[in-house]
Amino acid sequence: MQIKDLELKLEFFKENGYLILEDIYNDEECNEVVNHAHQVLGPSDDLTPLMNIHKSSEIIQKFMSNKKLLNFINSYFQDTALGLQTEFFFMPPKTVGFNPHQDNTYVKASSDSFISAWCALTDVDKNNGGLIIWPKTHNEEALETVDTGLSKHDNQDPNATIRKTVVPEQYNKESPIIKKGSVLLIHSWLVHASNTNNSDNNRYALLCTYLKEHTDFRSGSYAQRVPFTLDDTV
Ligand SMILES: O=C(O)CCC(=O)C(=O)O
Repeated sequence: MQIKDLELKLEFFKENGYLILEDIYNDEECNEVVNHAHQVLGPSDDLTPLMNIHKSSEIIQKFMSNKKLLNFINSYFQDTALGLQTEFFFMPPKTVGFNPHQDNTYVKASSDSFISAWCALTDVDKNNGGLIIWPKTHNEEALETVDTGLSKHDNQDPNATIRKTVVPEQYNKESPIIKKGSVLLIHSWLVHASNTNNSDNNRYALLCTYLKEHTDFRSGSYAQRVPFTLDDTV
């Protein structure tokens, strides 16, 4: 990325709370992650997302260390980024989406020291479970959350449906089209959600989160986050 281009992207991200980085991964890299996740899953028909698949996988750690992605994140942090958490989504047809939430509700890092990179491993749009974002809601920082009274849905993360963030009504939602291999960067406080997958195919995605070195955070009993160093020289 040229310096001017990087500066414009950082400016857009800070203003809007999100950014799409196009063509970060090629088809082969995306397919390798999907095939690897199916191998880890084995014959099970429970397609609940795999939490922290990187802990046992060099393929995922290498994927997270992508030079273009890390260059942006290190520049945003103005420091070294550590890997923090990964979650692989199979999202088969009819899987309900995630409720509106802010990732930092769970992680509790300081505002500009934590970022999520949602990596599309198939082409996504609002019909097949693509993400929903509320641009600029990161400026609100922590918003109120409420219980929904719902329980865990099939093939979905247990936290996806049980609570939701209340979005102030002045914000409008968008459902960006994201191509396989592109990455949606999400500010720690940006409210986001996902659509139900109404297509006939799985909607594969890998969520990767990053923490600025020496930053406090909450490890969490379900996510069990442990920061780890990334090697962008491979
Ligand atoms: O991939 C999805 O459906 C939602 C993922 C997400 O928003 C999250 O894990 O924070």
